[in-house]
Amino acid sequence: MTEPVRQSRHGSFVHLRLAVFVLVALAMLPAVSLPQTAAQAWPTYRATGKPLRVPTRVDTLGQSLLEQTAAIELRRGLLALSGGAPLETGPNNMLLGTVEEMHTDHPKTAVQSLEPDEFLITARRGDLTREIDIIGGSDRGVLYGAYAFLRDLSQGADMSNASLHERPAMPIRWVDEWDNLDGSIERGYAGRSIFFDNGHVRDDLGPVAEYARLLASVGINGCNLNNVNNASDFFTPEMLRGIARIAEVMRPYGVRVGLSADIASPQKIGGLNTFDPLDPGVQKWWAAKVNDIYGFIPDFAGFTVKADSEGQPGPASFGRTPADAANTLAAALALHHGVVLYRAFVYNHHLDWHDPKADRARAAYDIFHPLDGKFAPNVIIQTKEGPIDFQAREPVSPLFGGIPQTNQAMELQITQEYMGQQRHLVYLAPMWKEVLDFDMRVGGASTPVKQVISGQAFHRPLGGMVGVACVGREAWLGSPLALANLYAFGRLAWNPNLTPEQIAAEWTRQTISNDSSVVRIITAMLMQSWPAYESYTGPLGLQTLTDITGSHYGPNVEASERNGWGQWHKADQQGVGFDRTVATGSGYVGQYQPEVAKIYENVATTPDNMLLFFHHVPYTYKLHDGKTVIQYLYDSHYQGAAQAAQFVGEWERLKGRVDPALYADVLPRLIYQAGHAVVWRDAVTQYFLKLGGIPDETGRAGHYPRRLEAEDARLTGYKIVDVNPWEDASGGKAVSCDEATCSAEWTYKGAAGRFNLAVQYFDLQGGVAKFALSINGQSPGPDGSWPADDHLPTPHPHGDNSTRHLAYNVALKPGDTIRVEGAPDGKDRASLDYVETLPATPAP
Ligand code: GCW
Repeated sequence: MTEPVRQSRHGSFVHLRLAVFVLVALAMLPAVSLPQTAAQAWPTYRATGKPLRVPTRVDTLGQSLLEQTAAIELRRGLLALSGGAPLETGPNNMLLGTVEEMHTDHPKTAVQSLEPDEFLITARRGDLTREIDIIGGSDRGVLYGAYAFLRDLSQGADMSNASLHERPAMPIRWVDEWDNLDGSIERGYAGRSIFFDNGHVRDDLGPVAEYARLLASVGINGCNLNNVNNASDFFTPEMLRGIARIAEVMRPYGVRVGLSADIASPQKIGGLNTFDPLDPGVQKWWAAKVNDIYGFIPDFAGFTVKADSEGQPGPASFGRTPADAANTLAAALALHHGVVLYRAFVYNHHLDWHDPKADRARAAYDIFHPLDGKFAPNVIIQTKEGPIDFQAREPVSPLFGGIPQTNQAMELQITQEYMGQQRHLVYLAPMWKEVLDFDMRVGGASTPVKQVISGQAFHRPLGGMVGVACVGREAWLGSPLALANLYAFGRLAWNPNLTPEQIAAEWTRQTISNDSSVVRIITAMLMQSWPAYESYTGPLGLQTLTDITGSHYGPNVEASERNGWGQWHKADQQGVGFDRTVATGSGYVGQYQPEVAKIYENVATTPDNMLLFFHHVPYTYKLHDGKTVIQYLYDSHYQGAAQAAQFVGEWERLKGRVDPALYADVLPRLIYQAGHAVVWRDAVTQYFLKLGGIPDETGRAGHYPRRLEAEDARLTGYKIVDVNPWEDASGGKAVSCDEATCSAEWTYKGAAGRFNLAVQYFDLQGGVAKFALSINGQSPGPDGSWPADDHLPTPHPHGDNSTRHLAYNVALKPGDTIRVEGAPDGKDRASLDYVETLPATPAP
């Protein structure tokens, strides 16, 4: 037996062999039997097919939990990347340890001091041996170093001479989950909770461990487990015991758990007759509750608070401020080194829409700016990136420049609430990056947001990024490409100087393929996806023109108007946009630092992409390139929808070059998105055409010459119905069936040729209606009949559920009878909007 030349104090071959055996056995399990795992996201560690050129024996200097995780992860990664070749047994090795352990074990080796999460990776070559050291400022740094090493290695990098030195830009790198006790998830689009079910913590926490692994691999160090709405039930002893189990499975990955705290808990569950944060009894209650929590979870991270917001109770009921409430919780947590993330998402949702000065965008700054300097040192104000609510585009919240004596974190949404709910491909890193790089110009000096939240700009000890993830049991985010957003969030929180392209390419290489042309295609798709979505939902700073009082998904241009929620775009017959200037509007612009305010105050210097957020202008107002606002609205919606259609073609180029299951999973999603982008395009353009009365100079908006409207068909059984909002149906009308079957028939009058026939129908809840298409009584082929079996929001015909079915390459000649038959099921009344002839393409 060859003795290892260097073996760590605690290294043991017996254990190593056992670990290798277990890992090989694990790697041989059939994929189908695996539950939801991290390997379904990016840590797939597929064999690169190349020699690894790094030692595969892994030794640790210490015994701590995180260092052992680092070693397990490295062995597992190395084994998988080498295609299952057994790990080496010596003499070369990878050596893992903290700076302190290095000093003790190798006093002659000079090691610089490192911050706890920082790591240093160096390669060393002796006469006969090779060694790669992964040294962390703490065992957490070791873990991050191991993941960084694997990240590069799995992308095919030559790590034989590795030299990496990194530390995270900001201390708080958390994800928030909005999970409810019953297992549902607010704004979650990936099935049910991995944490909770039916009022309890789940028995099987396997997916939670896998999630922690995913999070740790990109440096995320905290997870706030439950919804910020209605949080008090999580504080019962039974729940805390369960939360302690969750903490236990996340702990080996350095992910600490936090909980949302309902400010009214002392009253709701504590039996007190008040929850006034300045009441001594209330303060005592919180101190006791927090002690209780730490009894269960000694490394509990802290609380997230939503108060005085959207119906949640808060300190305002007692004339107290957010600082009073935050500091009461902070005092209880401080003893245990816990923190309070107090959300700046505090606003009145009963605003008076008649009042030109009323402006929801002002709320966070109006409330929190006067409190600057009044928060305890372990309070962090958590502010959404824009002043409204995760819209397709918003300016950066002025609060980032407005509370320099307060710790700040930026809240981003990974779950795509207003961004297509994971049904649309929208890679958010480019948007986040714009926000992170935005220069607030505090005191006239360079103050990019990333330096505010890292603590650097104002020398704050705490700060960071919080991503609302809302993962669920269905493939984490419900859609494979959406995982790029979770990955990107972690990477940007670690290093906000990375570019979105770099991150997209990294993610693709680890998740899908190292083939450079595949990486190029997917990176390009990801990079184009947010601009496309913005173009067909809400360009020029209009925000997402969605159903803001309902699903937040499909188009509903008027939903944001004439109600108290304050997401107004103020479109009228003459013009559109919200005057937020100091001179004539709500004064919101005045919340920015003077240099920034000067740009937004003046309509001429406001960037076009934010024009209507800051100014109300006539439809004929000319943008910087001379195009009118109304023509831009038309053009942008058509361009965005065309771009969405191109994603399908781009993906088709990957056939045979990516995992067939992934290919087959993503393709129908992109086809759906292309169809839904047309719904968006038509809704918004029809709406503004009718309201402003100014035609599209290219004649597209409101004119659909290749469409056969259901309301114009020869109908059997079908009845004509109004769709609400009207713009969500072509011509404002659809047909709906109250019989066993109904049909709509048209005589084709266009030119002879081959076409893709698009059948636009409403896939309604509460049943699976069936549709059949025929030409002269013949089905055009396998795509001639289909079930309406998707699960889309809104029970009545609406842009949320308007769906396109394509029958490919169908021959038509003048005089042919086109017929659609609908068979309702339950509440799904087989509602139909139109049939359209599109240029023919082969079936995908
Ligand atoms: O965007 C809105 C969401 C709510 C959410 C709220 C918030 C948790 O529609 O579902 O509530 O923001 O951020 O508190």
